[in-house]
Amino acid sequence: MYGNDFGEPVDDVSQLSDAEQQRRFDELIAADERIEPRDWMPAGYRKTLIRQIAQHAHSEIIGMQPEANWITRAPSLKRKAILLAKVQDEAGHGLYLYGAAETLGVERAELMDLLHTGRQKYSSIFNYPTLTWADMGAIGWLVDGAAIVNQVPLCRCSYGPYARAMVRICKEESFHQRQGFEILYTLSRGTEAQGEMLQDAVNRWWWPSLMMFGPPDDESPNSAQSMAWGIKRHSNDDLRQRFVDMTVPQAEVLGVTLPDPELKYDDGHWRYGPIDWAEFAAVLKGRGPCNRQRIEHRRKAHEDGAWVREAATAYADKQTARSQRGAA
Ligand code: FAQ
Repeated sequence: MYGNDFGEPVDDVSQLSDAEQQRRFDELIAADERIEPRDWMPAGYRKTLIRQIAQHAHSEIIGMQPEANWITRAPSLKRKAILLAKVQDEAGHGLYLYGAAETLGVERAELMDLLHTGRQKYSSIFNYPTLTWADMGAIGWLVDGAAIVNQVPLCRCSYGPYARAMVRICKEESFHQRQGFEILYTLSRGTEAQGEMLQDAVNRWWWPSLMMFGPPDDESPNSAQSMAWGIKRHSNDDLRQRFVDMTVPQAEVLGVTLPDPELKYDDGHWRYGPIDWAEFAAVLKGRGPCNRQRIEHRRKAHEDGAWVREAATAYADKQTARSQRGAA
C-alpha cells in the first residue's frame, strides 16, 4: 500500500500525485522490478520504449527480406525448409514486438506508417545485399550472433512486456545463429570455391555486424538515460566487445580470416581496429546499398496485404455482431 503526500494510505495508486507516482516508479526501477502497462511511467520512458521496440520490430520484418531472397535458391530441400522456418520466425518476432509496443498506447498501423515514411529507423544491417549462399551462413553466424549478444540483456529490461517477448525471441535467435554457423562450417570443409565464397561473405558482413551495436558510447545520445531506466543493461561498446571476444575463436574453427588487420589479443580481449562510422551514418540517412529497395518492397507487401487486413476486420465485425445478437 502507498501513502499520499499527507502520509495517508492509498489503495488505488491512480489517486497519487505525479510526484508520488514518480517516486513509486523510481523505487520499482531501483529494486529491479518490472514496470507493467498499467503502471504510471514518465513520458520520456514511454517514448524511449516505443522508439526502441518499434525500431526493433521494424528490423525483424525488414530483416526477412535479405534472407527471403535465397529461399528459392537454397541448395537442398532441407536447407530450404530451414531457411523458410527462420524467415517465418523473424515475422513472429516482429509480431511479438509490435504487440509489446501496443501495450504502450500506440497503434500498429501508426508504427507501420512511421516505418514506410522513413520517420522510424530499422537496423542498419539489413541495408546490405545478400549476394551468395554463403551470405545465409554469415547472416546467421554474425548478424544473429550480434543480435543475441545485444538482446539477451533485454530479457531483463525494466518494461515487462518487452522483457517477456525477448525470452522467446532469444531462444529462436540462438537456433538461427547455430544454423548459420553450420552452413559456414559445411562450406569450410567443401571445395576451394566454397571456401572463397565463405571468406568473401565474412569480409562483407563483419564490419556491418559490429555497427549493429550502435554508435560508440561517447556518441550515443540515448544510452545513459536508457541504462538509468533499466531499458538497456550494457553500453553499445561493451556489447560490441563481448561479441568480438565471442566470435574470434569461432572464426578460427571455420578457418576464416576476419577482415581487420589490427585485430589482436590484449589483456583478455580481442581489440579491433577503427569502425567506419561515416558508412554507418550514410546507411542511417538512407544511403546504404539497399535502403530504397527494402522500403519499396515493404510498402508494396503492405499494399498487397490490404485485402487480408480488410477480410480479417470484416470477419471480426461479423463475429461481434453475431455475439451481440446472441446476447440480445
Ligand atoms: N541501425 O543512442 P543510440 C535482428 C540509432 S534485430 C539503425 O545508441 P539506442 C534480428 C538509434 O535508434 C536487430 N539505427 O540508440 C534478425 C538512435 O536513433 P534516434 C535490431 C541505429 O537505442 C537477425 C541513434 O541511432 N535489434 O537482428 C543503430 O540507445 C537476422 C543513436 O543511437 C534491436 O533493435 C543501428 N544499428 O541504442 C532479423 C535491438 N544503432 O535516437 C533477421 C534493440 C543505433 O535517432 C535476420 N535495440 N541506431 O531515433 C537496441 O538495443 C538499441 O536500440 C540499439 C541502439 C543498441 C540498437
